[in-house]
Amino acid sequence: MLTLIHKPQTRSGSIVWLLEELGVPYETRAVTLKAADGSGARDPSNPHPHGKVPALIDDGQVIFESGAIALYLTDKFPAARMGPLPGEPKRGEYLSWLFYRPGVMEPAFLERRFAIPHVYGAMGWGTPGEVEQVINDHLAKNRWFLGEDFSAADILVGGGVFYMTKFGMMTETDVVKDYCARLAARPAFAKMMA
Ligand SMILES: N[C@@H](CCC(=O)N[C@@H](CS)C(=O)NCC(=O)O)C(=O)O
Repeated sequence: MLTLIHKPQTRSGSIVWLLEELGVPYETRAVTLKAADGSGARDPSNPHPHGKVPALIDDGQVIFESGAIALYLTDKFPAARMGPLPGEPKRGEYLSWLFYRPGVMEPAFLERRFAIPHVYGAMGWGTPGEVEQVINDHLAKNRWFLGEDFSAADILVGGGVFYMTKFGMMTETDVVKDYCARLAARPAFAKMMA
């Protein structure tokens, strides 16, 4: 049985969404977290090395980092076709977008949210404006991040688009609005929200 270390309305929601899309059995184990305002506390039972969520336990192995968990699950459960496997078309594109969420998109929009100056040549991600442009250009030409097929890239990057527009970190263009409506129409998204 897969065990997801989880707290509702956090990044671990993306993994709930993915597990629902995959249609595999899992259980969630709720943990407490230390919040940005200093309230709450790290849960000593949480196996994540930083006491964060998500973490996934599978057969005694602890997997952490949302991108790694998503890739682990889509490789392990290929029947649901939630991500191209090694050797299949679009595998490289898939990996690129999975890594884009934590490596580029999140740091860029957190820069904007906390008014952190962008230092060209030093930071390993684009400015918030550049990231917004890349995502909008891509979605203007593609129904989903990999084209016609929905994948876990839409859960990681798409879930980020959904959240960041809702909380004012990303501009809600028509392209983004339409894409978010497509995401919200997925039954597994509704289950995650519930
Ligand atoms: N890079 C990590 C980020 C995980 C993360 O920061 N999760 C937040 C919840 S949204 C958390 O656990 N915060 C509590 C803390 O920082 O101690 C991932 O993508 O999995």
